[in-house]
Amino acid sequence: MKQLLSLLLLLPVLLKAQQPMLIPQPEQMEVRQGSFTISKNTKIILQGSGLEKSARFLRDYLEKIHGISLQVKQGGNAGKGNIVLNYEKQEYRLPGAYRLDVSNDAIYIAGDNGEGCFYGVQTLIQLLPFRKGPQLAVPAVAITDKPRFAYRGMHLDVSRHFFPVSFIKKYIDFIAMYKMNSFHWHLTDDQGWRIEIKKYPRLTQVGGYRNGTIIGRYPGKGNDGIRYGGYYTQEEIKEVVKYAADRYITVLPEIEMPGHASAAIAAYPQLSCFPEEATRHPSQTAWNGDSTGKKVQQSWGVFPDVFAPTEYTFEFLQNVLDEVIQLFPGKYIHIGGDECPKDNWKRSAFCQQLIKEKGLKDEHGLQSYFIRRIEQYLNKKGRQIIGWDEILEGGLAPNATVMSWRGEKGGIEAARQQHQVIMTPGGWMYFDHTQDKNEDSVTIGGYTTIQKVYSYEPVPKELNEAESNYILGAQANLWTEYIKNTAKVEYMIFPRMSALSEVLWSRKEKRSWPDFEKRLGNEFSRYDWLKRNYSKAFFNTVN
Ligand code: TNX
Repeated sequence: MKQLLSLLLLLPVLLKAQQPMLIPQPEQMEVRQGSFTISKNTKIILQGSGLEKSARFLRDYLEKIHGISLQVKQGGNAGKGNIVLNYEKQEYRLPGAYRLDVSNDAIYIAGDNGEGCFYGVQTLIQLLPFRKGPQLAVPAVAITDKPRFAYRGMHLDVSRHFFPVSFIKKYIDFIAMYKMNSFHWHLTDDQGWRIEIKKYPRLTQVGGYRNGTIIGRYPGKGNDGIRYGGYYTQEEIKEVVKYAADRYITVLPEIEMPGHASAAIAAYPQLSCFPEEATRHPSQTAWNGDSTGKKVQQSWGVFPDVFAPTEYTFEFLQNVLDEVIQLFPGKYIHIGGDECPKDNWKRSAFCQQLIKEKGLKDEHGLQSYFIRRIEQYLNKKGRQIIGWDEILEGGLAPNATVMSWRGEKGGIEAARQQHQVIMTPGGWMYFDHTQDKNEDSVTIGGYTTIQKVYSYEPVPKELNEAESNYILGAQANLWTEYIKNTAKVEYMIFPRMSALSEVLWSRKEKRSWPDFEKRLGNEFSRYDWLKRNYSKAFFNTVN
């Protein structure tokens, strides 16, 4: 009898559903008794227009990953046994708020807008068991949720190594499933020009290929002499932009200028201050013993042959940007601006004359003149520029947004000048760093654990409240000098991206490493289930 009594007392504890393991952590979650079972008879019902993207994503995901095909129905009576997508106004400053209600009878997802509904779907997906149908039990919960930051980004460098469209789409899915909303596509650099520009076919024909599969640091270490390259056609780019838009993700294209321009210069040498000179690496020794012509770089580093600030170059860049604008509908175009050595501008009579003519202080003033001209051009076309924090030097272009990568200093300064900022400081947000101390792999720049990523706070303490409003959010960057294939890309971003998603989405007070750590084990099981490659460094470094 006594035993029975204690068992009865224990019953609520035993029955109490386990806390679902969600990443990023939602604003509020109430775990209830019971569950809803998704089967092939379940319908996805849309009670409003503009919910198709969310419905399609859910239907396709259930079909592909869980082997259950559901019917999508527009309008009509929701009834029991269905997944209902709807709107419900929530007064919130950012798009993306939603409510998710799973009961024994139905699943109800109400977005503040279409985006909110999409994020509700992502949360529902995280509640699914890791197995195929025919019946999938979803634990009963009531969740309300909303994002903390407006800009939640992931970057990918496709110049140093090239990745096919099929993988770019996969990468976009990774972004979507962590409720992030920006894909920064680093399309041009010294080692390859990867975007088709109809007016300048040599950019991809010549600039898209280099003489060496692998990249080592200059001068030429690790070059295997095997032709390597690739590029995206405009048709493919449109396809990617649409794929992203269907997931409420904006693609931010980056066209590097005035530095990191070797590939463009190899295609059109007139873009250089010294068109006749061979491509040189920083020690001023001709590349690889080859002293003829301009070359797409076969090693990584910072190269002195940069765009000349001539009318020829401005016309070229404007024509390029005209085509870029046609392909990318987002508000922002990233124009690079980082790591532009001033050596060539210093020894060019033309540049020195221009500095005098325009009353500029020095070569930094010339860089600022360069960026301002491009900004003016893009502003006239209704677009805004984003640049790396070097665009602060010599004076910020009036409407520019700054990506702060050399620590937070540039971001703090830009916010104080009332410019918008995206934080991407190397010490926390560089996913090309190794995440395992014991790892035998070459990387640039060091060691950044998932704990460190999780600890990142995008709003610096130094800023007051008004200044803090200029911090749009943050982004992790994946530079690919040493990342040759897609498996390695996944390995570098997982699981660190899960930590980033919580930094960007969840309220600051909601963030707790011990709690996150508990959810991480489940996340690893999810990666296994979804066949994603990920680093297990976490297990080696916690203790
Ligand atoms: C610096 S971050 C660069 C990239 C390199 C990266 C390697 C930035 C704006 N420029 O060109 O790939 O370091 O970590």
